Amino acid sequence: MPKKGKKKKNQKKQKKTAKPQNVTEEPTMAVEEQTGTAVATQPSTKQDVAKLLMQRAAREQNDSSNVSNIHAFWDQQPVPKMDQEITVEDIGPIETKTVDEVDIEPYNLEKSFEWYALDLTNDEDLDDLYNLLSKHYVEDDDNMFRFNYSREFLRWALMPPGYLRNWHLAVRVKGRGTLVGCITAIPAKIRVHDSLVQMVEINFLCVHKKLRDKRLAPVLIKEITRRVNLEDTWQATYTAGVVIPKPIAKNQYFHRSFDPKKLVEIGFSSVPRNSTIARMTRLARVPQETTIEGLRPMTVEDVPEVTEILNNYLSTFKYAPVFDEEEIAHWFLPRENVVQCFVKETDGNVTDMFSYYCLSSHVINNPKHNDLNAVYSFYNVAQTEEWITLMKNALTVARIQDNKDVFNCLNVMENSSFFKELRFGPGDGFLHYYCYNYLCPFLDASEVGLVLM
Ligand code: MYA
Repeated sequence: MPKKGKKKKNQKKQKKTAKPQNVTEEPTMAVEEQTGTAVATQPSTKQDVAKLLMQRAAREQNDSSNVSNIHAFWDQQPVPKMDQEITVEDIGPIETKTVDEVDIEPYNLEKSFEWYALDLTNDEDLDDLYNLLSKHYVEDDDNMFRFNYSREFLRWALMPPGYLRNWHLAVRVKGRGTLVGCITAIPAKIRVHDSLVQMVEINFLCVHKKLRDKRLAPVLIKEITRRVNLEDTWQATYTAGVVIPKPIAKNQYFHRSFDPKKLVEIGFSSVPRNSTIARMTRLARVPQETTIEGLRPMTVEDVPEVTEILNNYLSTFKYAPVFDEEEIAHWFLPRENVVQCFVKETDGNVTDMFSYYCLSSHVINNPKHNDLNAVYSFYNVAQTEEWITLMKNALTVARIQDNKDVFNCLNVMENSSFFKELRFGPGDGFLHYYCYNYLCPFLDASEVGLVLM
């Protein structure tokens, strides 16, 4: 798919500059210097201030590469150094602790803020989270698109089996109650090469635009770490566009356009010199109907077989989740405009599957369009069908049934095998995978078997 200039297509990348936004309730208080266990990351001494200034200068110099080697916070965390070489012999925890070593008191916040564990069964709390993310979460580098995770999506993403309310962590203004920051953890079993590790997946780290660059993010990360550690869990996995110490993989998004005219109008794509909108539209067409015999939406009866074929497939990758049946039911049973999963059944057996999740983005300041309606490839298994055939059917369902504008797909697992034939084009940003407090050798993009939202 043609790309416009340097534009990045809604990957999890932290934006560099913020345009003024329409914020109805504006928090005005800065975050106070931390005390106690948080002190290490705060500029409380002259050396710390100097370090932060050096860090800022290094960032400015490295602005184009988005990489800095000085990290006042991350340099204190159990993660590998940027220049650390890691081999298979090193695989394992970086530091080992016990629950009784974990501080039972939350980290301090400036006095006008308080910690709050969101109750996502409660519509008001869900609204608060939705509103924070919808105005302040991930934007592309040019501030043209911002993820718009729907309320139903947030419930699905954050309330899997074993979720804890205590891990849906927010910072809010005392009294007024406006949410100004959040971070979430959900439980997950991840296999790193041959080791099965009970971890959490960290997501939705977000700080209100008016409170950026005040070191609130490190406090959010430390507080979620404390809460996760209190449950005797010591490892985490997460993805981000930014480079921090130290990625375990660098992956890339590919995009399959369904509606080139709209994508050009919103600045997501451009018309290549040798093409026209009419030609792009013709090339973007997908078959009106699915072609695979026995293909149908997944139902609850399919849970045991989907668990088996998916876990078998994932066992061939070096960094992948392991799902039990309850988790498969949660993550894959179709939910309208949240997650879609089709299986192929032959002679009573499920042999193949495809799935995607539905995630729109706000189109910022466009006179004609408000939303970019995207789906993201989730987990797919091709045992009896060719990858190209399976995923061509996925494109049909996403476009014809679900009426989406674009199908996005990371180059994880075997996904690269169908990009060219099915007219996926590369995006120009990268998504980095991370593992907290666990050494894992750097992986090729196709060795990753994990998809986070
Ligand atoms: S990725 C999505 C991240 N969210 C966004 O991009 C939304 C828009 N941006 C924002 O809301 C803010 O810019 C954020 C930073 C909140 C990102 N991951 O407070 P600060 C480090 C990790 O002054 P702010 C996702 O959700 C940065 O390097 N660290 O900055 C996964 C610097 O540290 P150092 C990040 O801009 C999150 C420090 O923060 C990220 O106001 C995984 C600056 O803090 C980032 N994406 O706020 C979190 N961005 O000086 C880690 C910046 O050292 C989880 N920073 O370089 C770790 C595991 C925890 C659990 C462990 C359990 C065992």
